[in-house]
Amino acid sequence: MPEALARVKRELGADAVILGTRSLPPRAGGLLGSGGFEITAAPHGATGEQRGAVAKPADTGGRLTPELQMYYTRLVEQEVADELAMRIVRRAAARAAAPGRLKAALIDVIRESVPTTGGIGDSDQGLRRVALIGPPGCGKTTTIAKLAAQLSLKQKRRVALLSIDMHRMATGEQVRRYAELLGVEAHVAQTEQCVRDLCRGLHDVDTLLIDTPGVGPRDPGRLARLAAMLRAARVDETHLVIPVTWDARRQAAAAERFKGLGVTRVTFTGLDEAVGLGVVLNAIDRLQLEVSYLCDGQIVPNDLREASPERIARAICG
Ligand SMILES: Nc1nc2c(ncn2[C@@H]2O[C@H](COP(=O)(O)OP(=O)(O)OP(=O)(O)O)[C@@H](O)[C@H]2O)c(=O)[nH]1
Ligand SMILES: [Mg+2]
Repeated sequence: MPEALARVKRELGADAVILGTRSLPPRAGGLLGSGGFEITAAPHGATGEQRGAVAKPADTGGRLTPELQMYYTRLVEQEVADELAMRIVRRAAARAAAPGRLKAALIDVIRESVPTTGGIGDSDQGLRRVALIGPPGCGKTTTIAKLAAQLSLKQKRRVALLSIDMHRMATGEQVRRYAELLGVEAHVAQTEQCVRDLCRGLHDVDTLLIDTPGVGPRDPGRLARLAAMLRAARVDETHLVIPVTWDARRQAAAAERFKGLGVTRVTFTGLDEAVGLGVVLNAIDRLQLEVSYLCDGQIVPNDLREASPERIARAICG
């Protein structure tokens, strides 16, 4: 539309009068929603007859070359949202030095649009304290168990689990069971003082994974209590856990709810239920957070991996 208005001004003068606008239907065979805009305009001071003239429809860039259309379709099939897919292919087209370079440019653009943090930071500076937070049922405890297993088995880190159980709801039981299976120590803390004492007493541990109770949208009191507990734990990394299967509004509401708790990165769960990795791009585009891990199933410890922009880009582009 801005492009069309600029053209009206160019052709009819800066003080042209806009008489009407409408979106044009898609072109036959086109993949896009709109073929352009029609603007009815007249020069300033035009007679009624002159005002009957219609400015030519402006091409707002709706047309794609067959190659771009092919990639746009691929992205949409991989669940990239229409508007984001369009932005990505246009950026790739602008960047591709030659026609045959389009796929490489597309991979570059997608890779750059996936900011990642890598896995949990190392513990050179002492105990690394990592908390997972999020809405009820988003996959925090399962992800903690996967992390504990991978860090202790593959990286040989000395891991302990801490379950924050502010309301004595026995949420620590699940954590204890996982800890037993994995052969790592587990603790439950119900007060801030308890958290402080526990952290002070962890001498043979380099990584503390903190499981937290889910907090729903109508529980500001619980959110404030959780924030106080995490402050007491002096957390180094706070991962917000979000299922990719949730709709955009629910994801955004969760991110908004927890943003005051010092979220430093996001972990996505439920990728096994998604058709394509495009859901990750959509969520990042909305939430504007760096990604740490992707989880694609319920199996501990296998269904978790560090988010890799390269792998995501290649999987989406095919
Ligand atoms: N399909 C799928 N299911 C998952 C994934 N991660 C976790 N789940 C399942 O989601 C359900 C809830 O997982 P939990 O780990 O208990 O979730 P939580 O966030 O700790 O829940 P609360 O502590 O009640 O807030 C369980 O049935 C998990 O097996 C995943 O990546 N894919
Ligand atoms: Mg849990």
